[in-house]
Order: sequence, then structure tokens, then C-alpha cells
Amino acid sequence: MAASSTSYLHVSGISVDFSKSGKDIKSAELQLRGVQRLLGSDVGSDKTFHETFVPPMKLSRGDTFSLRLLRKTQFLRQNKHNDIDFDTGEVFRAYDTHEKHEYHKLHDGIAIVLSLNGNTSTEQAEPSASSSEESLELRPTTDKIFEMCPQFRTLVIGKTGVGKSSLINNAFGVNTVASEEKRGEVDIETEFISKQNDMFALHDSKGFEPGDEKNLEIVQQFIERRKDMGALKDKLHAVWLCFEIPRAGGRFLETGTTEFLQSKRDGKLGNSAFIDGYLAARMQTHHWLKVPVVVVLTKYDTFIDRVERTLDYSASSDDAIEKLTKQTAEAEREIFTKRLWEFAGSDIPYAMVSDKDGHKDKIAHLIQVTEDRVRQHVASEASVMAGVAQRVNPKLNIRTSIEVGKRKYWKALASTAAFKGKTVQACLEVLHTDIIRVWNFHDPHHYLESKEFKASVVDLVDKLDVGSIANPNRNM
Ligand SMILES: Nc1nc2c(ncn2[C@@H]2O[C@H](COP(=O)(O)OP(=O)(O)OP(=O)(O)O)[C@@H](O)[C@H]2O)c(=O)[nH]1
Ligand SMILES: [Mg+2]
Repeated sequence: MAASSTSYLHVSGISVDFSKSGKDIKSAELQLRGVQRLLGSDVGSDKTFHETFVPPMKLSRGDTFSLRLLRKTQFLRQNKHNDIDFDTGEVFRAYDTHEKHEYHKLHDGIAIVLSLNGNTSTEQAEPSASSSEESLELRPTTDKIFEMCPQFRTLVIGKTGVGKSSLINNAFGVNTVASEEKRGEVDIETEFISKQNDMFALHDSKGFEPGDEKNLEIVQQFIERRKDMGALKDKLHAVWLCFEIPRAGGRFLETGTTEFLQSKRDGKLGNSAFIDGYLAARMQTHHWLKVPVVVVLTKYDTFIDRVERTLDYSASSDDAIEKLTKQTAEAEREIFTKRLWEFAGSDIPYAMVSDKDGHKDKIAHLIQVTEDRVRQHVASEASVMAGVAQRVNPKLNIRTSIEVGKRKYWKALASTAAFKGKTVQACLEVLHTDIIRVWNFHDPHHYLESKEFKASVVDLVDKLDVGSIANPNRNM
């Protein structure tokens, strides 16, 4: 294991302990040959963080290699950072002399340890070496999005039997929903994440029954708490308020439901109670501060049945009955919309859904309406996750793929030296990973992300003879 024979090292992990430095580090980035890699966005209370690199990062002599530490600052000042440079010669020497193959560095009370795995062989790199370098530099955009926001988080509100579980099943491909437990025992804070689709987190609440003011309060407080959470992953991204479409002439909505909608309209939902008046007034005009609430009218098919049953259609043909049903239903929908807007403001979105065959497009529409609102009022990462989590709207998967592909991250990457010199195959692999993740197929064995499957996709591209990308080993 002579030092001279080691042409490069694999850095398989890093740990940073800043507990004795007196500094408050928020996050860190490792920078190698101008490519950044975010570390420890979730720094523990013990003021240390550890990161393992799979695959490891390849370090050559003479590489520019540094650690950037971003500090928390008070009074909303700009982020401050420290850069700690590594001397690669020193790292290589440490590898040769340190029994545990570690490199230790102490800088201003900050203790850094790099775990090293040697390429102790000769100049002949193993075939995996080049691909590990590629994976370091060409990371799927979804890595970053999933890190920030691993689930699309929703609260679904509605009375027992209104059709919440059926809707969730249809929209997200999730069979068993929390209400398997006895109703009333399900805590709104309990998040339900299914193995069938772990891109989706559900909070379940019963509806607002007359005489049960407590539940309205529980729901409002829950929304408030989630709004104040700092991390996007903990925030509530959307609320679905489910009820059956009320018939014209009947009672409009239960008391709690109208109160809920009014509080939404008046900007009381999702706004902090203890902010001062001036700020409160400003916040009310800032829609992005509010959690999107979508009204979901369930069991559309039974609504149509009810309309049809009450029609006066003596001596009419089937076609005429169908036409009249449609017209009456449409007229009732308009009456309902007007009344809804009176309570909740005209910007409240709603969608009618049904779990019966032939109504999938309605659920797809609900998803689209929701995704729009999430993008406008929450964050684009959360709306990407809405697109990823859902399983009824393939058009949205396509748009989300494009959105992910167009992200600044990719643009920046394409312009760096890191991108050039990569084989088309390496670039295709990263794109492949992003697309597979966005489509979120039920794939428990990760077959779609396997080497074999990627190879067959590249093969297919090759066979399609699509010009310049047909040679996967060609460099960019
Ligand atoms: N006709 C019709 N029936 C539906 C529809 N959606 C759900 N149902 C039926 O309504 C019943 C209740 O549906 P669920 O989805 O379990 O209702 P839920 O809101 O989850 O009920 P809880 O879990 O008790 O709160 C079931 O028998 C469903 O088959 C629909 O769109 N049309
Ligand atoms: Mg249910």
C-alpha cells in the first residue's frame, strides 16, 4: 500500500463536531472540484452531524476540496459562512499513515473526520470508479426535493361515510386508511403513511357535526400549528373538506362547515393568532400564507341519481331524460356554487368526485386544482410532491417530470464543467431516476431503478436510432 501507488481516494463519510466551537452551525456543504453537496441540513441537538456517501466521493490529488459551514445569525441578517479548505496531500498522507484510514482536522474548535476508502490498487481504476464519480456530480433533482419534502401532506375532513377513504384510495392508490381504527380515536396529529405509497402523508379528521364545536377548534388549531412549523416537510400542504353536494332547497351546510369556510375566507385559518394588527392585515392579503382548502363534493353519482329520481319526466325518451338530468344537475351546481362563494369567498376551489367507474377524470381534476393551489400558495417542492404522490392524473406526472427536469439545479449543472465529459449514459441515468421517481409506480423491489432496467432503457433508445443520443458512451 505504498503512497505513491494511490491515485485517488474514496471519501465514504464525514462527521463534523462543532459543540466546542461556540458556533451555531445551520448546515454545511462539501465542495469538490466546484460541485456542491449539501450536508447535515438536519443538525442534531448535540451539535454534530454525520453523512455517509453512497457511492463514495472520489478524491484526486490536487482537487479543490473544502467544507462550507453556514451559521445561524440573529436579527435576520444574511447567512454567514466559513470555508475550511482541505489539503489533499495531507488527506492522502493521513490515509497512508492512519490505521483507521481517517483524516482528522481541527479548525477553530470544529472537529472534522473524513472516512477514507482507498483505491489502493494501481493506476488501473476499477470500472465502478468512474460511475461513482458521475453519480456524485450528476445527482437526480428529486434527491433534493425529496430531502426537503418527502411527502405530500394533506388533511382530509369529512363525516363518517362521506367517502374519504374511497377518495384517498382512488387518488393515491392507498388502500387501508387510518379509519380502520375506531372513529373518534384517530388523533388528527397521527400521520398515516402507507407502504403502498410513501410519498403521501394523511391526517384524518371527522367532519363538523352540529353541537360538536370542539372538533372545529381542534382542526383550526391543528392547521395553525402546522403553519408555524419551519420545515416544508412538516407543514400541511393542502386541506380537503369533504361533504356531499346539498340539494337545492335543503339545508345548505352544517354549522361547523360554514364557520370553517368563513374563517378561511376571513384569513383566520393558517394565520398566527399572536401577530400584531398591522402584520395581520398584511398577511391576510398574502394568500401564500394560507393553507389551500379545496371543497370536495363526494358521491357525485348519488347526487345525479337523486336529481334524476325527482325529475318530472313523464312520456320522455331516455335521451331527453338524460339531457334534463344534466341541465337540472348543472342548475343545482350553480346555485350551490353561489352559496358556497357567499360563505367562503369566490376564490375557494371545489371539485365534484365519485368513486364509481367512469369518474376518474373528476378525481384527476381535483388533484389538478389542488396542485395548482399548492404551487401558488405553499411551495413548488410541495406541488411537485402532489404530482408525485397522486396516481390518477398521468398528465400531471408528465408535467411534473418536465418541471423536475427544468429545475434550476439541472440548468446549473448543465453549465458546469461537471456535466461536460459525462457520458450520455450517465446523464440518461440521472434523468431516468428522476422520471421513475416522479411517476411513483408501486415498485417495492426498486426494479425500475435497477441497473438492468436502466440498461434496457438505454438499449431501447439505441434501437430507436434517435440520432445523437444513440451512442450512450458518447461524451456530452
Ligand atoms: N355511490 C357512491 N358510494 C360511495 C362513494 N364513495 C364512497 N362510497 C361508499 O360510501 C361508504 C363510505 O365510504 P368511505 O370511503 O369508507 O367513507 P369515509 O368517509 O372514509 O368514512 P369513515 O372512515 O367512517 O369516516 C362505502 O360503502 C363506500 O363504498 C361514491 O363516490 N359513490
Ligand atoms: Mg374512512
